[in-house]
Amino acid sequence: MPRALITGITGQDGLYLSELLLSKGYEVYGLIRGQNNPKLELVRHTVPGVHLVTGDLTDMSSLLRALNVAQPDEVYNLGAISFVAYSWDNAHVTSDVTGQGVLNILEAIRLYAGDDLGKVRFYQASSSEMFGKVQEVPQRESTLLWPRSPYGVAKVFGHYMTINYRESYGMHASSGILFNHESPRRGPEFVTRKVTQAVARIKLGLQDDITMGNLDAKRDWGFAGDYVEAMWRMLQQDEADDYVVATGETHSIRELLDVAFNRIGIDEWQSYVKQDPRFMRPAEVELLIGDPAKAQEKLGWKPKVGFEELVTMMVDNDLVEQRALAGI
Ligand code: NDP
Ligand code: GDR
Repeated sequence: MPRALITGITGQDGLYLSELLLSKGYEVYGLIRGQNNPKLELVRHTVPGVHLVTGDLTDMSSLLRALNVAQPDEVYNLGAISFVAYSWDNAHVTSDVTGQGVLNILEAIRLYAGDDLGKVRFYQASSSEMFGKVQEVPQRESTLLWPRSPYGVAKVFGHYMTINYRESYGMHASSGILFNHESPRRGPEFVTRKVTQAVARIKLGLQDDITMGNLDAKRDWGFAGDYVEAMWRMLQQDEADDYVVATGETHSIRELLDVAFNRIGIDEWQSYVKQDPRFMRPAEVELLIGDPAKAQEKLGWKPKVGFEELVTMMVDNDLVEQRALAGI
């Protein structure tokens, strides 16, 4: 039975990846941080088959201990401070967790595996945020990186450290440059879930409007359930490599609002949406659109869920969830 260790088990991707690996017969270990993590019950409830081991990406000895407990064939490093807007006000800790944390786990794997480095395969959760300021569209593996946030800079560090461990030590270390992916499990701080939750609450009479930032930014949004499949496929290849994972389509925040409001029968959403500078970013990533050709060709990976289906799924889920929370 193959064994996997996942950091970021409490996050959106950690849950989907756990479900996928459990369904494939893996023994799954999840790294959980803190002495009383509020998401512990969510993990236990959603993926009861996962074994939990405590640790933190900023504490290398805790990672070494987790590796010794899990004895993994595959390590998926999904843990990060992942909210871009937060990273400007918390740049040092973002750098420590999202950047330096990658080095900590790579180094812990090297210490754990010793002379037998080939026994552990490694996945790094790189990001389209690394592309930042538009240099080329669509963005592909060879596109120049120009990160526009402390988060993006930290991800670039982790990305190149992963490549460096592959090239220096021959580690089977792959990096997935994933474009935005969403789901009903997406954190409410991210724009898709913020919109779908608000739209559901407006429909139910629990909220009057929503306050947003930049409506002109464009993102290549896919479904998280599809994207974790690409992570797994990367680690099944003979050779480690880097792959863009995206849909190849882009949509603006305005189009997101169109689809979400349309689902509750509102065509003209303008009177429900306010804008506030507090949700604007010091530097914006204006346009993301990925070219997933390499992932399609080498991994045989293709997204299954399209943009409208994704947003509709999220609004429908939030209607059920908000009804239950409000007891209506
Ligand atoms: P989430 O924000 O949902 O989850 C982040 C996870 O990281 C949580 O489990 C969190 O744990 C954990 N974490 C935070 N700090 C630490 C720490 N110090 N030590 C160990 N774990 C920590 O992110 P997603 O699931 O959406 O994304 C997964 C990964 O993929 C992240 O690295 C993200 O940056 C990257 N990514 C995501 C994309 C997306 O669109 N979703 C696109 C491209 C890359 P806790 O609950 O304890 O806070
Ligand atoms: P992003 O996702 O920064 O792309 O990072 P987010 O959903 O936060 O923002 C997407 C775009 O929407 C604009 N926007 C708003 N964003 C938020 N959160 N709230 C608002 O009110 C709002 N109004 C407009 C933003 O300016 C931005 O242009 C996500 C994260 O999952 C990262 O971890 C991951 O690496 C990248 O996707 C790929």
